[in-house]
Amino acid sequence: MAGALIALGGNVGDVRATFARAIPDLCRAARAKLVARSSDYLTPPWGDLQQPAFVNAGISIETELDPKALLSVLQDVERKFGRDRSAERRWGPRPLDLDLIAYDDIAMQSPELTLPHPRLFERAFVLVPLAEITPDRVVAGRTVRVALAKLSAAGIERLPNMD
Ligand code: A4P
Ligand code: MG
Repeated sequence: MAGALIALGGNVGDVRATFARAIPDLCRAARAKLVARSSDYLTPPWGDLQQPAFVNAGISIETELDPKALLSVLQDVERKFGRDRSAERRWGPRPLDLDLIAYDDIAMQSPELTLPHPRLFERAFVLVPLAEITPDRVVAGRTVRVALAKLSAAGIERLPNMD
């Protein structure tokens, strides 16, 4: 079994409801065990500022799929929840974005998959949720906690649980 960190994001539709359905879906499809799930966070848009706020969250799973097979499951789940890459602009609005942040300690670079995720250390919207569930996990030589301490988390708001 390998340990993977996945970042969830979205800013179109009822994103929290989408997360609630997408997480069990992806665990089933990846034959994965959900180890931890962060709270949902409301986050100011990053990259392209002309769009609504996002909801972001992070999960930690254990899976038997290899990294590329896991990425392919993530993309299937994105599509199932209405994501259409051909109709999107880079860093623009989307119902569901699933990024593979880390997979064990694997470092790799290929056209379809880079691990750890190349923009991880620039993004408080990824690190804040992961710091809630796995602050001491080392990714690319730093703990999630230390990586987050270098960024501003201004405007990021933890949302109350839905249940
Ligand atoms: N790819 C390579 N490595 C990976 C990986 N580790 N995980 C490839 C996932 N995908 C990976 O992805 C483009 C390609 O990256 C894929 O085909 C895959 O093979 P994409 O999701 O279509 O690209 P993108 O979303 O336009 O770009 P990127 O850099 O992944 O950005 P994001 O983070 O997905 O951008 N602001 C806030 N507050 N919260 C957000 O969640 N999200 C975005 C979207 C912009 N601003 C945001 C948020
Ligand atoms: Mg993405």
